[in-house]
Amino acid sequence: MFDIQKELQKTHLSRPGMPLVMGILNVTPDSFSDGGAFVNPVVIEKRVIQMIKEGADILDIGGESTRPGAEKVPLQTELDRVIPVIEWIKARFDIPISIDTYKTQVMAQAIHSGITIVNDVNALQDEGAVECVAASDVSVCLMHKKGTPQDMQLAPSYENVVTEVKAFLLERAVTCEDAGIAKNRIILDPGFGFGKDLSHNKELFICLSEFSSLDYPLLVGVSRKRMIGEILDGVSVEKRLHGSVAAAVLAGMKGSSIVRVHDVAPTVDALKMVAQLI
Ligand code: 7PJ
Repeated sequence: MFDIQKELQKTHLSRPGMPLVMGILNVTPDSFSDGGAFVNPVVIEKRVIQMIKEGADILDIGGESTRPGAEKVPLQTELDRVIPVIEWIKARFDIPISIDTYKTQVMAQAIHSGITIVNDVNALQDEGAVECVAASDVSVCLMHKKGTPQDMQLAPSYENVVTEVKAFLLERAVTCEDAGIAKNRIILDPGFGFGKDLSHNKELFICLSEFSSLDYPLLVGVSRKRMIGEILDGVSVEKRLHGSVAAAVLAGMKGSSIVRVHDVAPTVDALKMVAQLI
């Protein structure tokens, strides 16, 4: 079983108090930030090796883009993209793998192939998803989103974004625990950019400690996201590295246990620096 506390202790040798780094591996031709770059198996394999060398603690594999406006991918296409990659990694490396999917059947096959974390932007609300994870020993990241990738950025509105997101996550956690998923297998994530505008994202980030003080590890994913572009006067995706690193470091300082990032080496360096100087 993935024991996040044990994994944190390992990284604490090199960066005490700082979060695990989850490297993003998009196996999609339409991912917003590296569109098309990682569909070729040779390119994917190189990218895996690079992220491991750079110090990634977890690899997060996704076969369907969930960025705003993204098209849904048929089940078989998603399976054909992600399962061979999981098997390739499992045969060669001893790194925890998470699968970024909301589809129960993808979860089931990925679990069968040996992944360690189900990372679900839909918080296990797909039919059978809770039962699927409960029947295994993998961990799960429950993320909040409002709406679907097709419509979520149209006009997101909340009375109190922090209260609403927190209530949703805690409700999903209780549902999972009631179904037999042990509490120490559950990770929570406010879901930056998923049905949230800049003011919502800022409010959630500013109040991040309220989430990390809940009784679950927290995952934060803001890498290269639109909110960084918006804060930095509209910079394009390729120019969001510095902003992404700053946000990842701050997420760690606010108690996040995992940061989900595209740029592993810069993030690991920054976390190591801060860990020694704080
Ligand atoms: C997230 C994710 C996130 C978790 C994506 C992107 C869009 N999973 N999958 N949290 N974002 N847990 O990387 O910009 O924020 S896909």
